[in-house]
Amino acid sequence: MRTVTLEGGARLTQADLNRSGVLPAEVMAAAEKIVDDVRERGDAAVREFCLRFDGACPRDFRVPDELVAGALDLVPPEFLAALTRARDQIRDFHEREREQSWFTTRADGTMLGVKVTPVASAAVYVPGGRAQYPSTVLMDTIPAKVAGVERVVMVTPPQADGTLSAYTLAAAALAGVDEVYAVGGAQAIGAVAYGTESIPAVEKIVGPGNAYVAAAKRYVSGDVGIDMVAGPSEVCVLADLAAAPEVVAADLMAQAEHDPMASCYLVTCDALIAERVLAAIELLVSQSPREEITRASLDQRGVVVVCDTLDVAVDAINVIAPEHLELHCADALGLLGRVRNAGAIFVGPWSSEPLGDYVAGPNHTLPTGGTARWANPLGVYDFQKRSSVICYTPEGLLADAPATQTIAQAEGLWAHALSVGIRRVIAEALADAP
Ligand code: HSO
Ligand code: ZN
Repeated sequence: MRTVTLEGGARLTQADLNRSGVLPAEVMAAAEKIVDDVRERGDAAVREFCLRFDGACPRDFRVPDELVAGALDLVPPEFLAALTRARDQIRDFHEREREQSWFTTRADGTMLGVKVTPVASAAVYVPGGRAQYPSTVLMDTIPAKVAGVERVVMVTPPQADGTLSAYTLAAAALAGVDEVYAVGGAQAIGAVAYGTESIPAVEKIVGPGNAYVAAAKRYVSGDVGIDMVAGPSEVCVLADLAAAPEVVAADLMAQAEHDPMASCYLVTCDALIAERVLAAIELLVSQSPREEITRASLDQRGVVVVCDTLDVAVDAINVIAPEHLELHCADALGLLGRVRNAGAIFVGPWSSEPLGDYVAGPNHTLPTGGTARWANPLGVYDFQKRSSVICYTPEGLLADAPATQTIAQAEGLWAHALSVGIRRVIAEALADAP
């Protein structure tokens, strides 16, 4: 890990972080070409890209419902029990996020409000290939189902033999996915954005994926809704002398093992802590079956930020705006109010980030790359749309017509003024009638 020392009032800057940032132009161009081709030629193009990139292509992209449900009998019972616990806790948490329609009535009887409606259909993208992410199946599907989305379609790359793993399928069955398609990559995004002969178009596409998937999502957004353009995973740990070095080491490695491009940040006011954590990592990492990925991430992207005061440390966290933040320090809860930017905040020594990845309940699809400055975790609200509702009475019209006519006149929009003026005449006649 690289060390940045902030002294004498210096602040952390984005330049200190060496983040990958925007999607490379060649990745964008490649993804756009794939999407355009799928839009034009449908299934035939999807099939070609599937063979080229995944090395295998199922005869039918749609996985039969019996196979999805049947996977529940194929996975070990303890996995099923764990996944069921996760499913229930994720659902409980997300139930609280559901937004309700609301209406208010003015004294003149005019009713105003917001009508909340779920999007009709959504696609959840689940990364696949070498890794399996049944947890992501739950995290992406449950908020859609809680929102009331009727048709939830899952797309995920097939394994080398063209099938999907029983773990992924069991998660789809538990989460209540309506249709499963064994297709991944930018071609899957093109397919669910525009529809092919065998894959339906949807209103909204969510879920994490590799750079090509992210690029394809960015390209189709506007024609179809997307949640966010996700980048590699990140964690930032704020640690003081109260933190156990092995625990902090394990937490940094838990993020690093995702991806050589994953970013780990350790923010501390004490250089000694950084030393101890780095020593603990050295001790532990050689025992990991994912040593190579873990080391690559920590060596190339890991940053230790040594600050001279807690204020500088909190500011550094807000500049990093990490996907995951862990507060391993005295009065962690007291610091919560000062954290402005983080996708998920893990407070205190017991709040291991992997608890949040799997079972705690909050969503693990989170804003990355500093986008936590303005973006949200994936949530039920991503699958709900709002429509404003406006319902006037004659009294309300008479009260608001003059202001409307005045503004319409100032904008030079004659028929706008007429539209309320004509009603005004009728309402006045009504009011005068015996
Ligand atoms: N930490 C990842 C989510 C995940 N971890 C899935 C394990 N499986 C991004 O939040
Ligand atoms: Zn994780």
